[in-house]
Amino acid sequence: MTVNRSALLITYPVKHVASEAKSLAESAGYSISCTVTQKHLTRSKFGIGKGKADEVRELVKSSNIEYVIFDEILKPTQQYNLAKLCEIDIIDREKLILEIFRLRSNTEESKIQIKLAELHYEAVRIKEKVRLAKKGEQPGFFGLGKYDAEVHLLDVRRRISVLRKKLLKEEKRKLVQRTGRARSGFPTVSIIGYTSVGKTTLFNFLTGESKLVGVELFTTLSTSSRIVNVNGKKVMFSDTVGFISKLPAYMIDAFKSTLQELIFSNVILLVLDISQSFEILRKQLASSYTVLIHLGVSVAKIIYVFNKVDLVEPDKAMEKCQQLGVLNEGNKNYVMISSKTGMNVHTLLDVVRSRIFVNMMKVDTS
Ligand SMILES: Nc1nc2c(ncn2[C@@H]2O[C@H](COP(=O)(O)OP(=O)(O)OP(=O)(O)O)[C@@H](O)[C@H]2O)c(=O)[nH]1
Ligand SMILES: [Mg+2]
Repeated sequence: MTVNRSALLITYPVKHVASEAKSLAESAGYSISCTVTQKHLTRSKFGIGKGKADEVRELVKSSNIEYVIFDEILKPTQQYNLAKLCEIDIIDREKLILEIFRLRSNTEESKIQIKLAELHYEAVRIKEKVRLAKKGEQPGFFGLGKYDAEVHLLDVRRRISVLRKKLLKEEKRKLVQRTGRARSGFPTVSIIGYTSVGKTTLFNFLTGESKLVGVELFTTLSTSSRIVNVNGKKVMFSDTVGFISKLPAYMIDAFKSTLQELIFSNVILLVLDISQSFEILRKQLASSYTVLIHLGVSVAKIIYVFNKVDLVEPDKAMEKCQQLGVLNEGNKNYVMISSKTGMNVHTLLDVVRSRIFVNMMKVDTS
């Protein structure tokens, strides 16, 4: 990774939110030298209030901070206003996630996906420039005039359409692969969940693989699949890209060819990190649901996997699970495991096996 760039972080005065923002920034190669918090980050002009914005400007002026990281998705005008006031680049949450994805992308497909998301981000900003220029304002984005901006926008749109076609081809190729797999009769199980909950650690444990795991966010960007023998039955397991809160819908779309795997899965293992507070668990769950609903995946296929149980008292863990209100004791839909120590992973496989069997019976009789 490149040398850390010094940044000031603007985030909410909530411990777990601020700590996630810091992890995100660090994953993108920034080092946070100063944090400013405010209750509302969605104010119309600067995201933060004018007083806070002036405070940030002074902090930036009196230090060697190179960037301001803003832990919210900003509208182009808010981003521009704050950048102009503080005379510094503003990296909003959306841009930050894009930067991490770009750093991590290592397959042809994920590179196209990131490029597509970046172009989308750029197009929104050029559109805003054109809109303001038409109103007679000169916001000065990219230092371009109105005509240049319109030409630039056309070029970006053309590139988006070329990349979309490429991705579509990739989706078709995967569909053929999947159809082949379906014909070969392997049931499929997708491991999904918030970033850093331990999906790859579980995948490695199940498959004997040694895919990269890490404390940094978004270690995995592309899907890996392997066949595992589950009590005498061959099952295909897939590890997937992690989710995060406030992920714009177009980013989910950009990753559709990667995530499509889970639309066709027989079972979804939704992994949650039980060592986190209830607030965080709820956030992890909500973000996962958002993606599943966006992709049109049935929630009935979920088995909840509460991971990292080695870090929690069993009673506390159970209490948190129950509070979430998703457990079904009759048709057991959850397991508490440790992917690190392997604790209860065999129970998880039993639940997976019986679930696949039940699901297949349903398909057979429908
Ligand atoms: N103590 C403990 N740590 C775990 C467990 N499972 C995973 N971890 C740790 O959690 C961190 C994240 O693990 P990963 O497997 O990379 O998580 P992931 O969900 O694949 O993350 P992304 O690919 O970034 O979305 C690593 O530091 C793992 O060692 C577990 O059961 N117990
Ligand atoms: Mg991973």
